[in-house]
Amino acid sequence: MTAPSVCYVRAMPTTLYGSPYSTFTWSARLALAEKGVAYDLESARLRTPEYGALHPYQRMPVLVHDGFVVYESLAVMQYVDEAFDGPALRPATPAARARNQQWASAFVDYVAPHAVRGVLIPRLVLAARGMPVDDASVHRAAAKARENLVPFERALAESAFLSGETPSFADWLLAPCIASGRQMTGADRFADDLPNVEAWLGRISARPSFAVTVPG
Ligand SMILES: N[C@@H](CCC(=O)N[C@@H](CS)C(=O)NCC(=O)O)C(=O)O
Repeated sequence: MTAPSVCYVRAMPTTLYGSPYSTFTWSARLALAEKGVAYDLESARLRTPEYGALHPYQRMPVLVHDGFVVYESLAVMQYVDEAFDGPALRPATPAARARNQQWASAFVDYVAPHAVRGVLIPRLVLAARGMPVDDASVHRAAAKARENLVPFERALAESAFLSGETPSFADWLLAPCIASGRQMTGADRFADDLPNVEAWLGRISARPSFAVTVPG
């Protein structure tokens, strides 16, 4: 007996390409969850021509919505906020929006290169693939990441989240990096002794969006 042929009709026109273990994918997923958007999470097939057609720099995540393709996690989150119904993810005032953009940019330029590319990727991705990891360079990256988190620590003494009393894009960018950093040990622990960051992560991780996106 031959199996019946099945025609799969995609019910959801929204697809996020990435990996649940990628911090930037996690950020986009936090925004999607906060907004209440249903989507498919598809594995990003990095370094294939098909994926290159979606993301010419071969990184994740990429969001595809009704045929519209957008990459760079901050752009993805901003698009999600504006293209879908649901609670506003963006702060209300010009000053708070600028502050949020400031912290998002500071994270991308001053923290992520050290924390994500310098520590988390070598420790969590390269090591799992059996690739060599230079411990001294990871320790240096962790120290630099920690140094560059100090302004975030100071800011979080002033408000519950980075641009006020509700979380926004900068918080969704930073949270997966800090949460993943807690898996590190010894000199790789770049977010230790930052009590305001620790308390802020407690507030973020108490939200339902965190529970449904935290890598299993
Ligand atoms: N600026 C990018 C960074 C994305 C990024 O670096 N993603 C990592 C995963 S967390 C990645 O795709 N790494 C794969 C690689 O470097 O080959 C964004 O905000 O989306």
